Amino acid sequence: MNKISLSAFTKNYKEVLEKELKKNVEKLNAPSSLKDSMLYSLNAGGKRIRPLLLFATLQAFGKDPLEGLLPAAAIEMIHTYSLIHDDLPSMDDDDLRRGLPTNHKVYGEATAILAGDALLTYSFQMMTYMTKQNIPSEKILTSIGFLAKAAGAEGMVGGQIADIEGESKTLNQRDLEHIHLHKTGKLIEVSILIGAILADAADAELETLKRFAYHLGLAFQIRDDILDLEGDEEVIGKPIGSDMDNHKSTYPKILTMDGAKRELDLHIKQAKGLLAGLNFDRFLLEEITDLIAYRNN
Ligand code: GRG
Repeated sequence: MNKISLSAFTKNYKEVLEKELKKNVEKLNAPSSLKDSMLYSLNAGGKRIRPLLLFATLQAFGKDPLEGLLPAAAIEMIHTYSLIHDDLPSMDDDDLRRGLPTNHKVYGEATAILAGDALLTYSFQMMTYMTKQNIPSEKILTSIGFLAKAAGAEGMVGGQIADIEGESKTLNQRDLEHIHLHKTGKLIEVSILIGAILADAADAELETLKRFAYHLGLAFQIRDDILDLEGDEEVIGKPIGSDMDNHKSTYPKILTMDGAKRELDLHIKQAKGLLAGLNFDRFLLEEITDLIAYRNN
């Protein structure tokens, strides 16, 4: 079988996903201010890493990636809500996201909160639309349960509060891993797991993919920390790696910049080793792993 390149795969499925997101928000019978605010952040140039992981997992098992279109859109909605809320004055108080004004800067705080709430709830409504695709109810229910757990108190929301509480403390590497495995890792993990569930993966394969997601989630965050530090230092004109006095605990701060890069390489090696142990077409998942590890934004 001819291999599709990651760039062709990304272009194709990003486009389909973006149309699906737009179509589903536009059809909502809701105030246009709310829909505009939801669409603003959904269309603001995200990399769509989580949907791509879900699609690539289906592809790896020889299935049509589009079988995962609804959960991929649902997960991107949850990710988008988390970014809108994370940028609010009561959280990170950011004016810019992806180079554009944050949602609350454009639509006001109340609308931004409500747009986030609407995206979160709509994502679960989208999951129920899977019943129209002849997907067995048991798989849909399992996926919904996994998604709720990954997004909520035991997952992303729990990770976010641990992160906020950790800001006033000196954290060690284990604390940092706990935060990021929840705040960022759980949504990455569930993207892969839902793809695998839809593809009828065996329990042992799900377990291996969970371990893969563990390394990928940590790699994602380590790269994020490295990029943040490099970005800050380019702006303030200091040599890369010298400015570590920001209050927030990060991998470069705990491990040094070189140590963080070594840790990143280690997670990537382990992630790829796990993929190699699975009897499926790992090419795209490997490529996305590299993209996550060595991305520039
Ligand atoms: C507010 C409940 C709640 C949770 C927020 C995920 C999160 C928790 C906050 C985001 C803050 C942040 C910058 C976390 C670091 C990792 C991360 C999720 C980066 C953004 O994800 P990308 O790179 O974003 O996939 P794009 O812009 O490509 O969609």
